[in-house]
Amino acid sequence: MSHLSAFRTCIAAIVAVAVIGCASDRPETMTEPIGLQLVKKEPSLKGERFSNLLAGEEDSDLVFVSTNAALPRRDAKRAHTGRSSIQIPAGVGRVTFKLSSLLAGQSFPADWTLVGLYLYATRPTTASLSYWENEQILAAGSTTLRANKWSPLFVDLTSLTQSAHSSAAMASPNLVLVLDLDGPGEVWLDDLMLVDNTKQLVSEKDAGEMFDSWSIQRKGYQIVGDAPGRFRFSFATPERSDQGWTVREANAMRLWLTSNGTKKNELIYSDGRVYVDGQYSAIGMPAKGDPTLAEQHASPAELAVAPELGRVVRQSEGDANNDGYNEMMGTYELLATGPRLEVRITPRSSKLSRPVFEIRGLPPGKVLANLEGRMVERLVRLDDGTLLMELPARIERPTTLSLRVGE
Ligand SMILES: [Ca+2]
Ligand SMILES: [Ca+2]
Repeated sequence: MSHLSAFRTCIAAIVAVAVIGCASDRPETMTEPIGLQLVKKEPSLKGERFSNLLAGEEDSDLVFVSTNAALPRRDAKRAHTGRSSIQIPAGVGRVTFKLSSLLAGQSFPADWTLVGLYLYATRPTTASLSYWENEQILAAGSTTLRANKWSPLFVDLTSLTQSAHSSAAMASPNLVLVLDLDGPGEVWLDDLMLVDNTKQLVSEKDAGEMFDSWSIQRKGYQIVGDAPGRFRFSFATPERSDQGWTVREANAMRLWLTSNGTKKNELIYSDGRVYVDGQYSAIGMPAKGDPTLAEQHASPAELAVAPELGRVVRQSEGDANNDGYNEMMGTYELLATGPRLEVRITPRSSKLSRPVFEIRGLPPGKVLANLEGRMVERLVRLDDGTLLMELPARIERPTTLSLRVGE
């Protein structure tokens, strides 16, 4: 490797925000900085800010690691990224990392949402990682390592950043990470790092003047929502809990979450109406002040669509009784066969209050919709072209909704 190319590698490493050493005299052809290798290996890091504190590339890395039994050593046999990792001999139950020293004066937790590392075991092993300050445990996470595979194990720091600890500008000198291992064999670890995985899913400005304002963020292993002055919520993600939730859709109108846990499906609308596995409730205003929302969920309207323009969809997943009203989503389901649709809405035993429609099959373009002369303004187009539409009024008698896609 020439000095020039080594210099370039160094620059690239800095650009990639990877905090790694820049030794210019390594004999190996380390063509890619570890920061880039990490993003290739762990695509979820793409677009996220991270800082690698311990890459397992130098014998001096071992200074930051201690165990309750045999000594760790650097091992070139395996690497998550780079040339080597740190091998923990069989029989070691606890590995301690001097986090304060690794941080070398950086503020912490600052904006970091996760701290953790990658682990490799040859036999299934239970691994727990905990974060300690002054001998007090502040955050923890655990996983079961599958054999012969690198697995991430990270601790969510967001509860710390929300507490008084966020004001600490400098890292305390007494921060440690403790890795507890319960398994029959050796374990390798690599790439101990800080990550800021904060992602704005919906911002208050997305609401415009049309929708009830809210914001939704993924932060650490939580989905956090805030409708200022009206309601807040947070959900664990699957990384934190086997009951955790995955975002299927997030926009100014609603958040759709699914889970493999006991509860499977949750829709939260920005006006405070909520549907959990088809059961309606209200978590905030204005929905809390509107009893019709519960009544119409129990007794939805009858719909009729001019057959040359489309049809009511009665077989959507979540429509409990195939009447075109999907209890799981809280929406009426329609399919358009062209750019126009006319829907006759006939309330049954309940009046309707701001009913929501999901309309598939419309061509791309601007949607103009009106309810007997009144403009429908609460519209969202999803990436797959589906139109979400909330009607602006109470409907007490048969009423016609007309819409078309214009230029
Ligand atoms: Ca490494
Ligand atoms: Ca139904």
